This record gives sequence, C-alpha cells and structure tokens, in this order.
Amino acid sequence: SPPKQDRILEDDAPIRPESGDDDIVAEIKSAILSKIVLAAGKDVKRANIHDWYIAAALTLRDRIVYQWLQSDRAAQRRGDKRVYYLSLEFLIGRLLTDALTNMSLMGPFRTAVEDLGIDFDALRDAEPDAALGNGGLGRLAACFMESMATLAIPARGYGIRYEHGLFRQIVSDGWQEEFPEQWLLSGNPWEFERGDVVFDIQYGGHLDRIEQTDKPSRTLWIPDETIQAVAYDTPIVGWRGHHVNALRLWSARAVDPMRLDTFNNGDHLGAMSEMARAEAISKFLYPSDETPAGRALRLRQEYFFVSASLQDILDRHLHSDGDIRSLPSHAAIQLNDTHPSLAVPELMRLLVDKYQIGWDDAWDITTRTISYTNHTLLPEALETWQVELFERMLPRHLDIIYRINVDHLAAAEKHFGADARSRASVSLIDETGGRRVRMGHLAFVGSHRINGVSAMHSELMRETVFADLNSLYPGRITNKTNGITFRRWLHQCNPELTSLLQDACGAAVLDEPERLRMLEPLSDDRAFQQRFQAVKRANKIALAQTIASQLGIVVDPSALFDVQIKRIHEYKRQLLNAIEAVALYQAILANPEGNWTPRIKIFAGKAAASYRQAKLIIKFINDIGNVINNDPAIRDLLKVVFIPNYNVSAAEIIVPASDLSEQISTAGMEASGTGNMKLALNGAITIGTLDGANIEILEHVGEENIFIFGMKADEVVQRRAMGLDATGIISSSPMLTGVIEAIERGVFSPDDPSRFAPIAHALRFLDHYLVSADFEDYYRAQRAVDMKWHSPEWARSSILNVARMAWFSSDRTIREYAEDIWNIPLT
Ligand code: B1N
Repeated sequence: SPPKQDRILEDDAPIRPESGDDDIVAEIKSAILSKIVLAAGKDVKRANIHDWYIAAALTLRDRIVYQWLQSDRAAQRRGDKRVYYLSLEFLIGRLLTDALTNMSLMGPFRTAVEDLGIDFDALRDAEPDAALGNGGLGRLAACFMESMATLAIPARGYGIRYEHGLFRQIVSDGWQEEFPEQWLLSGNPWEFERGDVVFDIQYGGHLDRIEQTDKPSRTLWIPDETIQAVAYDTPIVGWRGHHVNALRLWSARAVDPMRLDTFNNGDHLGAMSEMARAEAISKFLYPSDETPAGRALRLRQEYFFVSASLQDILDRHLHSDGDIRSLPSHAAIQLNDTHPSLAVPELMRLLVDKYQIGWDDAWDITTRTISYTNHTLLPEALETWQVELFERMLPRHLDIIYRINVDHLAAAEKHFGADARSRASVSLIDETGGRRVRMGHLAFVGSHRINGVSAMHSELMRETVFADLNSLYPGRITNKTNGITFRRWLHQCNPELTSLLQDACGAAVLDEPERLRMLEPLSDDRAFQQRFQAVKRANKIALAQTIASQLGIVVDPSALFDVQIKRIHEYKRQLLNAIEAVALYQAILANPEGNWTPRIKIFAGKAAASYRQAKLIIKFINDIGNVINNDPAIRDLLKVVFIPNYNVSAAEIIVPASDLSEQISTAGMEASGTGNMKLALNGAITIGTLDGANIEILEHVGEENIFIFGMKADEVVQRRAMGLDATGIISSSPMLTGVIEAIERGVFSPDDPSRFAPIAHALRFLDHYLVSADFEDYYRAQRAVDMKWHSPEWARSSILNVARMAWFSSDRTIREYAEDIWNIPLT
C-alpha cells in the first residue's frame, strides 16, 4: 500500500513504501494482480501477455515515482545547476529491463512474474522498442540520460514524442521495405501526460518595427500560425535507483481540434485539416542518418521542440530563482548536433522580446548557457536551410541571426583583416549558390564550448570545417570521446558475462568498471579462458536460435561470428565486408582443401528510405548470402546472414554473441562510433580502420589485441585528390578483379545480371569511399583474424578487450562534460 498522503508531501518521504525483503515478491505479485484488474479493467484469467507487461511496468513505475519526486525535491532544495539535453533523437529501446536492473528489482520481479505463471522473457518481449532515433546519435543521447541519472546530475532530456519512431524494416526477396512503426499502439505505461504543461509555438507572419523615443527601436513579431506543444514525461532511473531524471517529450496538437463552421457546412475532412497540419509535426521521426533531410517539416519540428523546451526552461528558472539573468548559473543547455541550433536565436528572442533584456546582456546569457556537440563533418550532413524558407517560417529568428552575424562579422574583420575568404567562411550565411543559414556556425557562435565526439574527430573539426571559427574563437573546441552505459550494454544484455566478471573482479565491478583491469592476469589462465568462452558460446547459441527461427538459416555456434551492425551507409563500408565474403567464397571454391576458418558474416542495419545505393547494398548482401549459403561446395565454411529490422533490442542479442567487430569506415568519416565500444566490452575483437574512437580503442586495448588495416585519414584525402578511378588498383589485384567480374557476370543475380552494375561501377570508377583501395589490406587483416582464431591468443585478446574498456563508460564521458562544459561539480 502507498505511504499515507501526508508522508508523501514531506521532503524526507520514504524512497518507497517500506517493506521487508522477504515479502517483496509477495508485494510485487499482489501489485501486478491489482494492476491487471484496476488498470486494464480485466479479470486476471483473461489477461494476455501484453496486459501482464503493462501491469508489471506500472507496478515498477509506482516505485520509481517516489524516488523521482525525491530526486527533484532534493535538487530544488539545493538550488543545483541543471542540465538540459536537447536532442531530436532518443533511441531508448525497452525500458522495463533497464529500470528493473537499475532499481535492483530484476530478481524479485522475475520470481513474482514466474510465480504468477507468466514467462518473464515473453513479458519482456511484449514491450515495443522506443525507437525515437536513427542510430548512434540517438543512442548516445539515451546512454547519456542514463549516466546523468546514475551520477545524480539533475538533468532533463528534451525531444519530440514521435507517434511513429524509426520505420520497421522488412526484407522481402532481399530488398528493404519500410513500414510505419507503431510503438504507442497499445499505450505507453512509462509516460505521464502533463496536460498542464502546454506551450504555444508560433510560425510565419511578419515583423513590425516600433520606433521608440530615447530607446532603440523594438521589433514585434506577428506570427500567423499557432500550435501547441504538450509535455509527456518519462522517468529515467540511474544505477542503484538513487536518482531519477525525466525525459520530457513534446507532442503537437492544434489549438482547436476542428473548425466547427466548416464541419457544419458539410466539409468534414476540411474541418480537421488544421489539426492534421499541427499533428504532423510530431507524427514521424525523420529516418535520415547523416543524409540531408531538407524538408520544411523538419525545420518545423526543430523549432517546435526547441521553442517548447526553452519556454519551459525559462519558466522553471524564473519560478525557482526569480532572476532571468542568473540563468547561466542554474542551467546548462546542451545541443545534440545542430538539430536544436534554433535554441540560439530562440533564447535571444525570449530574452530580448519577452523579458526585455538588452541585446548585449542577452547575448552574454545565451552564450554562457548553451554548448554544442558536433557529430559529423560529412559535408552532405552539415545542416543548412534556405534563407527564403527561414524567412517565411521564422522571420524573427532570421532577423536575430542577421543581427548576431553583424557583431560576429565585425569580430571576424578585426581578427582576419580584409581577408574576404575567411570572412565568408565564418559567416552564418552561406552565400555560395543560393543563400543558406549554416546551422553549425550558428550553434558554434552561440556556444561557450563546442565538442567533437572522439579525439581524431575533434582534431579534424579544428583543422577542417571549423578551422576559421576556431582561429576566431580559440579554445572553444574541446573533445569529449563518446561512451556507452555499461548497465545496458553489459549488465543487462550479458548477465552471464557480468556474473563471471563479478566472480573475477569482485561484486564492486558493477560500480567501479576500472576493476575490469583485474582480468588482465586471468587472460592467460586456461581455466578462466574456458569459463569466458563458455559464456560466449551460450550467447552464440541464443543468437543462432534467433537466426534459425527468423531466417531459417542454420549457423554453427562454433564458427567465428563476424558482425557488422549499424546503419547502412557507403562510408561505413558494408560493401567492403561483403566483397571480402565474395573473395573468400571464390578462394574456398578454388582451394576446397585449404585450412579455412568457418565464419558466419552477420549484417544488420537500416538504410534511409531514399538512399538508393545503400538499399542496393542490402540487396547485394542478401543475394550473395543466397548463393554462398546454398552452395554445397562451401560446406558451411562461410555463411552470410542479414538480420532484418535492427534495433536496440536486436543489438542486445547480437552484441554479446559476437567474436569479431567490423569497424571499417573510410578513415576520417566516422566521427566516433559507439557500437565499436559495445562489442569490445562484450569481448569481440575489433577489425577496423584508424577512424573515430577506434583509435582510442587501439590505445586502450593495445595493438596486439585489435586488427588495424587501411588508409589513414590524411592518406584518404591525398588519394582522393588523385581522382576516384580505381582501375589501376583493380588490375594489380587478381582477387578484386575476380570479385568485380563475378558481380558483373551476374553470379549473384542470375535473374537480373545487371542488378549490381552500379556497385561494380562504383568499385571501378567512383571509389570515393576507397573500398577498392583498401580491399587488399582488409583481406590480409581478415586472414590474420583466421590465424588468431585457431590459437589460444584469441581468448586472451578477447579477455583483454573486456579488461581494458572501462574508460569507454558513458559515466566517464558525462563526468567530463560536467567538469569542462557544464561547470557542475561532482562529488
Ligand atoms: O553520431 C554518433 C557517432 O558515434 C557516429 O560516428 C556518428 O556517425 C553519429 C543527421 C546524424 N553523426 N551525425 C549523425 C544523425 C541524424 C541526422 O539526421 C546526422 N549521426 C552521427 C554519436 O556521436
């Protein structure tokens, strides 16, 4: 039973209703049963697995809420500085197991559920993934939310409550097909709708200039469209359940649900058109990952969530402090990439237009509050918006951006002198070929800190895209290498390994990952190696079962599981991996008696719906798999498997079962990568290029425990300058020649021999991603993998990877943000 009302109101209210550990299982059981009846409105006998999941989630949520309110009250009382993490994406996955682990209730809940005759795993699987993100950027935001809660940093995530998350991928005849995702269809037990937290968001219209005697003129924005943002809060529980933060997601709705006059005139659909236009804003996640999503609706989404969040932040600050000018001491606003860059002009607008603060003071408040994380330097992914579109949708913001640019360009002129090139390169407006607002520049200029996500990436920021801005504002760029939460990516997804690690390093390893170092002396210990390998094998058997049931493909768990799981993108080079499979296939056919290492090449990932070449690569992987897997001459020495609909829950099964981690992006193109960290933490050995965080993984695990190949970032730049033609490279590689010719002959597409002509053409003449150029060295590195697989060195390296990954915890990353960017002291 809940505590008495008056206790709840007190600041030192108990964490949750007191109860002895003995009756906790009984208490959970009875709570779940009453939720079935009272929340689902059903007889227990008639409850289906989904009802059981909802009842379990609500039971757990009740316990979290007490802790949540307590965390908030404590932060409020202390007047703590808060972090506001603005992100267009949060790739959360399932929450039940996350919250259970962190609340230390996994055991009692499992027992309670099974006592009630319900299969706990089925109940867990009844929860849909919250897939409100595309890939690494969105998952990083989710890991950061968990780490901030773990470190008891008062923080709130802000984003959009998309009704449909990332599309569901179906692979049909080898082709990707996209279907809408429906995570909210049967309700979301985690969230609280805040009917009282609603903000008006305005668009369009025009500006009026008001001249004032003895004061500077004022600008009045008269918008012509208003919609509303409604808050939904989801609690995010930190490790050990001590601290809980909120993820606040905004949903869009029309001010009026319909126009009654239109309806009464018989135009029933027309009457609801405004509602449809408003609701469209939070309808879909843009399925773009480092590909341009240049649509007006995307800009509407960006402003929608930025404006709602900033109004909310300022309201809350004024409510608790009373002085708008003290904002920078109480709030740190972190922009996750440029998607929330409008925070810069929006904060200025609110300070200047609404709170009547002078421009210079407002600018000082803004830049001391905001900071910006850059996640990509790919030119095609750098966000810009046409000035005309901006002017139509957000005229006041464009006006403010121009005004910011005036002061900024004056500073640039002082710094660079009359150099027109530098001036043009730092301007907030790109004037080359149609005027466009540069969102990265806007975020940079409006921030006190700008960070990259790996050491090399941050260095490249200073040297390339932001070189001139860096010279104008030296010292603003800093590095914060990404991390991952070990709670989800080790404790939860790999419980067997976790308990082995607790045996070896002590139970405290759960709280102090540095203790993983204690594995080092055990890495040569034969008995320990065997226990370690037994865990891996069990995880591989589980994955093999998934593959068999989903795809009808039988894979041998004793083969090497070679895994590439991430968005499909040319720069990530799934194609390099796939053509290596073809080369290996041909080599096995040519020498069937060779000492081959049985391998399962496992791919998973989604391609942006509009990205043709990436979708063709998916078809290619599936088609080569069809040929190779069904060729009796191969005798199961090689299999190629594409697991459809990759998402967080699929990763949680694949990661613990991986032997080899493919991190093979063209050097200089992957800002960091975080899958590389998840796989290494679970004992997979990396084969990779010197790119992103791979470089830091190399530094930590040591060169004998990783396979590095390929051109380095500066060599990539030089090679491209020589042209993209790979004819010379191909003619000096009989193996690559054989692969390309087989593709061109239609060996893998007998039903349509020219299907993969665009792939062969790119390999020959448009080798922008250096797939052909890196092929030979990659093949060599793969054969070194084969050699090592057969020696005890494999287990040793695998253990040493786990032992040396502690630094990649997102707790470490968040501590660095707190110290260098947010100025939040940690105890
Ligand atoms: O962000 C991750 C990094 O680990 C990856 O290396 C990086 O590729 C990824 C536009 C992006 N960069 N940019 C995006 C996502 C969506 C979109 O619409 C760009 N994603 C990354 C975390 O730092």
